[in-house]
Amino acid sequence: MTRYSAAHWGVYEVSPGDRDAAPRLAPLGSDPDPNPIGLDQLEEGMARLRVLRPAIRKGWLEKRTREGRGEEAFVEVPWDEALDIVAAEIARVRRDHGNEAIFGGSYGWASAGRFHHAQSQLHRFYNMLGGYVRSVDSYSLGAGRVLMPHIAASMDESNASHTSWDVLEAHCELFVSFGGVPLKNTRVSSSGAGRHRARDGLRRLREAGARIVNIGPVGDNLGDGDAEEWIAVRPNTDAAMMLALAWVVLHDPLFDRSFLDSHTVGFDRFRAYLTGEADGTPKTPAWAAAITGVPAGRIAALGQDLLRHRTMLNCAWALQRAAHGEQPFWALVTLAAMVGQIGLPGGGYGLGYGAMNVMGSAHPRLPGPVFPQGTNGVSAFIPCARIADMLLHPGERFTYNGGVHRYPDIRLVHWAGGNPFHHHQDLNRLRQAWARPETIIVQEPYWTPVARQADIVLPATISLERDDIGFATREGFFVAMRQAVPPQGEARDDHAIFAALAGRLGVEAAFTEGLDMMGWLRRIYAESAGKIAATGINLPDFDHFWEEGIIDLSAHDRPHVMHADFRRDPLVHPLATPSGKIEIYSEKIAGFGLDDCPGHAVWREPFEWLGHEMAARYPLHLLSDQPERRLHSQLDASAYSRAGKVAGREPVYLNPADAASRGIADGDVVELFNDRGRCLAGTILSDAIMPGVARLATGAWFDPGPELERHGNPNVLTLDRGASGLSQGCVAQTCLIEARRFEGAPPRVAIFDLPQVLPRNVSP
Ligand SMILES: Nc1nc2c(c(=O)[nH]1)N[C@H]1C(S)=C(S)[C@@H](COP(=O)(O)OP(=O)(O)OC[C@H]3O[C@@H](n4cnc5c(=O)[nH]c(N)nc54)[C@H](O)[C@@H]3O)O[C@H]1N2
Ligand SMILES: Nc1nc2c(c(=O)[nH]1)N[C@H]1C(S)=C(S)[C@@H](COP(=O)(O)OP(=O)(O)OC[C@H]3O[C@@H](n4cnc5c(=O)[nH]c(N)nc54)[C@H](O)[C@@H]3O)O[C@H]1N2
Ligand SMILES: [Mo]
Repeated sequence: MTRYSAAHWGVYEVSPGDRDAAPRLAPLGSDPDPNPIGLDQLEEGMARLRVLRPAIRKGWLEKRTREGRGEEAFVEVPWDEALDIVAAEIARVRRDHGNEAIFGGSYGWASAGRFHHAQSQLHRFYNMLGGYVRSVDSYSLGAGRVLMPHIAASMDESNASHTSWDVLEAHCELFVSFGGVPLKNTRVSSSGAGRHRARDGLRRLREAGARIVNIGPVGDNLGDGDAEEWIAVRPNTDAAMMLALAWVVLHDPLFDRSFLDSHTVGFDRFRAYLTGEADGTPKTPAWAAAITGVPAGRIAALGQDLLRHRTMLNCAWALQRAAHGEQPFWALVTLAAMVGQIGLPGGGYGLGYGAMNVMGSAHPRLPGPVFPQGTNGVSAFIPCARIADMLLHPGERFTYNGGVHRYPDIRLVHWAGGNPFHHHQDLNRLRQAWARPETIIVQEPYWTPVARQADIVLPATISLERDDIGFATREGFFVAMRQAVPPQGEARDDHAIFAALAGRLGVEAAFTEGLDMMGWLRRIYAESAGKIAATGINLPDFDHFWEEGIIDLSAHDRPHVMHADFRRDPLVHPLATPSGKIEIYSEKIAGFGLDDCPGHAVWREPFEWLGHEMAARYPLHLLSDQPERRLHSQLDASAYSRAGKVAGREPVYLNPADAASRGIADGDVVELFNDRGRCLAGTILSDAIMPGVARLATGAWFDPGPELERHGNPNVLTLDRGASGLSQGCVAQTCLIEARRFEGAPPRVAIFDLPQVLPRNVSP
């Protein structure tokens, strides 16, 4: 009988391997566009990098020193002893400094599966002990998550309610996307992708006759070449382009205020800015041309098409992962409101059709199983991308969403299910910050860069080694994720690790509620099934589900139009904004008094961009986008990820003209650098990258050499600064660099070598 497993990158059919071989993973038979990521995760290339036993850095074990973190050897310690040591350290920090000294934000994707979600386990554990310093928002949507509830709808609401592809196919005539719809990104969905739908969705949209326009620095990131037009725009200048399109719409004889009057607030305040009445600068196509590099005639022509068709305006999340990242989202919603088609089939706006598989799904939206986290007794928090600031500047103030807060003084960091030495910006700065806490504990299946930067590493299982339930919003499945292989080495489930720690700290009963793992799976399944029954959909009982292996919910699919109810009757179906309407001007945000995020969409110069004086020294704008062949840093050592490397390093895409003027050829090892850091990468020349732009995906395992990073991790170059005083979101896409050919023999990439791990009682 077929068994199944769910991962962020898709659902697998699991069949036994021959004799001693590992089980074989195949994509779900009904997946129209299977994703190759992760099919080789049980193979030797990944298996050899597993953490086999608890390991403690030598200097910490012997003398409790911070020095040597990230450099010294580890010593293997039996589980009981490691758990005793960790419990005693948590008790010490709580006693001497309070729970406010423990950072348990633990940002990261971990793995799919509703119960063994590493962060949920960690958060519940610390909540039972009185709490921990948490982190809010995400690296994905730092600016968007804070902005959007003020002006239209929360990002969770928005992600789960995008107009479905079938409706776009039937009604959309003009699909304009800032940042494209990169199919590589739609291969994944948080908590588990189901059938991969975007490739088909775009193809059918094109075949139905829609005109598809890609706006941005990268020309080949819209479907399989489904875009008919590519408008190359300088990175981080989209808000100016959107404002100029709004200016054209405003002056179009077809412009009609009725939707603005009935469904939005504050248009006149914005209009005064748009026309220049407020600041003397009309936001005309000519004005935007100087900023964006797009000819004024081209902006004007596109602007005139918007009112003459059923138009969907879409924007990639990458645009808000930048300085003043709120502005492209706000300007896009404003422009769509002026076009007046929000809530109509095939029209309106989209925030991230290319960001994840879930966008555009017609599967039902249902309340899935949830492992309860309890309540956090500590109020201190940080916006997630402010971690280095927090560690470097305890006690300092920061603003966030209208409030003023202080960074707590952290002594203990405990991470499970994330890799800050992948995800954070300016990794050289993070290393300085990371040296400050007294103790760092990491739970990880693999010897990842963050595991190597820990004092105590506890080996965690991977999904295929445990039982779990797979479910993700609008992905159309419940998956019985039955254990396929025994745990490698002495790895334990995160839940088992926290239950054992809870026992040593006197909160085991509170943490487990007397349930074992299967008891929890039954309970969270039953709770979810109960809520779903209220929607009229009846799920089988747990035993039946567990035996069947998969529940396919696609019989309940429905075409969906975002904001349709709101359009029909904004009084009966108001938005959750202060006015119940779309806020083109937000009194609330204006009231925060922030110049870097005033009360309506504006153009503000990014901290670094091609129009900045810094571009004289660093003339390339670096885009560090999502990697095609893995999820972030996960599975970087897999055969599939490694097959995408150039000269053993992450590829950097350069325009041939930029390469020629620097004497760089296809396949060359290049050095990318700025004042923050240096890294090596392997060159791919491409006409689909506009001149002045370099593209190096994230997630190559951080491999710091004595001189430079050797593997191609862009976060040694990126800027660690908040997007604005409103959101403090990550600004990874705001980064200038220079490139040169690397002369001589490039240093070997060493991060896939195992770190030095000594057996107990053996000196090095
Ligand atoms: N420059 C730049 N940087 C970026 C971005 C960018 O666009 N540009 N994008 C940002 C974005 S959007 C994001 S979301 C972040 C992603 O950053 P992360 O989510 O931190 O990246 P991952 O590599 O997915 O890290 C997940 C880790 O969890 C581990 N893991 C998997 N399963 C388990 C488990 O069951 N238990 C435990 N304990 N661990 C497990 C994996 O081995 C892996 O090391 O990166 C951000 N960083
Ligand atoms: N295979 C795979 N898929 C993933 C992930 C992964 O790691 N691997 N990560 C997932 C996660 S966590 C997230 S948050 C989403 C992120 O989804 P996004 O943020 O949308 O993804 P990115 O690849 O960073 O960027 C999308 C496109 O935006 C373009 N772009 C960048 N800067 C600009 C700009 O200033 N202007 C314009 N017009 N375009 C710009 C880039 O060229 C890129 O092609 O992806 C998800 N999908
Ligand atoms: Mo993300």
